Amino acid sequence: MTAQIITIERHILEQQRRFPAATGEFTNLLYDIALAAKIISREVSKAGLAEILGLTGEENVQGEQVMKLDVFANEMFIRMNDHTGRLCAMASEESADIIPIPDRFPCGRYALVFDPLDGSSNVDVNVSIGTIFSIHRKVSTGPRGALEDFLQPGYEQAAAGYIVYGSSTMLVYTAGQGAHGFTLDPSVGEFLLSHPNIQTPPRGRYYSINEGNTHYWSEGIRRYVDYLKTPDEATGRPYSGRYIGSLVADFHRNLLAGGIFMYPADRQDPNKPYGKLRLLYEAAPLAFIVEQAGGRASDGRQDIRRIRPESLHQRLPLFIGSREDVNEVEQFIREFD
Ligand code: FDP
Repeated sequence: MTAQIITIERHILEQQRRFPAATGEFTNLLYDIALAAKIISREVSKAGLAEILGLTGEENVQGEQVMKLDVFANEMFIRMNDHTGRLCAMASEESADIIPIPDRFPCGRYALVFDPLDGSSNVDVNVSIGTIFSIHRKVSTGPRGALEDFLQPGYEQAAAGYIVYGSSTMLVYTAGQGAHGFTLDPSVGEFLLSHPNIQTPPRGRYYSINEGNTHYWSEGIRRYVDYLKTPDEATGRPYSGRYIGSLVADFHRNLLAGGIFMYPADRQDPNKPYGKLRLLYEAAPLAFIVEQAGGRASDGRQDIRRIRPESLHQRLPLFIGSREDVNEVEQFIREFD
């Protein structure tokens, strides 16, 4: 009973105090995101009741329209952030173009990127899902935000984080001073610091990949996954396989327990030759977190955070997790692909 109880608000404020020039704008933006996360968490926890209270996307017993959860989460992020004067624009995984701040509201110094409900195909089966966010500084010179503010490489991110709606709801964020995890206490509605300064093991024991796609993998990936299954005491092989199919949940598990998540390029499908996951909404923010925790993120050839996006919804292969594991998969790709 001696551990300090630190709310996310206090933690963010204490980080801000380290920068005497900070205006508090960025701190408040993180508060807004945490509040949106609490509201989305409340809705996610009711998802199993949808059939009783009215199927999502249809009418409930009161004849009211019940919004689909991903639409709800998307709207919540927009409504929470469009009027605060902290943002110049937003980009959502759910929208084809950037979301401008309405003219009646002031324009701020930051650009917010978010994937409101990642892994949403898991909602109906009560499996963990997540939200991912990333914050960039405005770099465009016009009076409002522009596409340019979003097409910045991952190393320019001011902050990034995710929320995992699991057996409890957790928010993990970094503003470049370590990755910190908070668990939501739903009874008081506060995110409490539960995982300060997360460090991921240098080598993991777990690998996460959709093995149903084996047939489509390159030679390098096939050999690497086979290598992970081959017993070897020195490197702790064989690794155990864990694949939830919900990026935030798979990533979070490996971050804490050690391991590698992979979504390689799918060579057989001409619609997604560069992999399934998206650079801005998924790969870059998680790359910032994993690096702060001592891990790595790569597209198989280079660090994710060095890649300059060419478009908002650009997709790419992703290898992310414990440092030695990501180094190893890169070696296999270099040698065999
Ligand atoms: P989903 O299609 O359920 O939205 O990026 C989306 C994502 O989930 C990730 O969360 C997840 O890791 C991946 O796709 C799962 O893809 P596969 O079903 O192809 O394995």
